Amino acid sequence: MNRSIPRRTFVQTVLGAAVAAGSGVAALLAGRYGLVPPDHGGVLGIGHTLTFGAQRLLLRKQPLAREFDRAQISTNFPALNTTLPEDPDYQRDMKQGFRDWRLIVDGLVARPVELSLADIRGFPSRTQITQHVCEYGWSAIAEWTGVPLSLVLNAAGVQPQARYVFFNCVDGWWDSLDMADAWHPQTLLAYSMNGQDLPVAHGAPVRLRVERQLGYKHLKYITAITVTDTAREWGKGQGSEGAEHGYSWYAGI
Ligand SMILES: Nc1nc2c(c(=O)[nH]1)N[C@H]1C(S)=C(S)[C@@H](COP(=O)(O)O)O[C@H]1N2
Ligand SMILES: [Mo]
Repeated sequence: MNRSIPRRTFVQTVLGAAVAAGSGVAALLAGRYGLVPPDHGGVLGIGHTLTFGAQRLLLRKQPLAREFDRAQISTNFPALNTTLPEDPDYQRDMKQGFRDWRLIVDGLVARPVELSLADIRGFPSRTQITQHVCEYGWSAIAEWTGVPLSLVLNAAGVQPQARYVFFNCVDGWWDSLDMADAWHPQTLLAYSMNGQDLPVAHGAPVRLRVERQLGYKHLKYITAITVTDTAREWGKGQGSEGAEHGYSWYAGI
């Protein structure tokens, strides 16, 4: 990146702009640097913007979340909220070992695709042992294997104006990541947990792992991935279903 502005000035300018986000020019400036989250409006908005903006500035070099040894894998990993989606198509796919299941990748991509589980398993994979931290106060360590989201995005050809990647799930959950988390090497579409096929309770056939955010961002039962340049057209425009219920869109840890 071209650093023609000295670093301190850059940080001050952008954070200052982030504080004032919601008001005209400053919001535009912070938005340009990708430092304003979609849930920046309202009373909680300033807090969300400060947390997100500060983390994005501090983490510009994309550090990895901590990885653990096999010996540290938790014997008990809770399964939360939806553990068996009711959707009849899902249940049929499940009984057939997800043979006919497809993952849609569309939006601002050169080549929209529908990927089978075999297609997804055909990409180069990454395995990582990480700690899942749920906002309800529990955490657990597991080994996840999947395709880095970046490889799928590159295969589809992300257009330069992309700002968010939205995810839909079979149980109706939806959420989004900014491009920094979408390209992060530990952000996976995971299909294995502890060396086995991803169990249904944990989001089969494919779930998201986004290791630097809290549990609720790790969407299970993903059905579609849509690249966008705006969060406005989804729900109330706050970037996630959770944000509409008071959970911060950005859940960095
Ligand atoms: N589609 C979907 N994704 C989801 C959930 C869910 O109920 N449905 N629960 C979330 C929460 S709050 C957490 S902590 C993790 C739980 O993942 P686990 O069931 O594998 O422990 O998934 C997240 N992703
Ligand atoms: Mo959670």
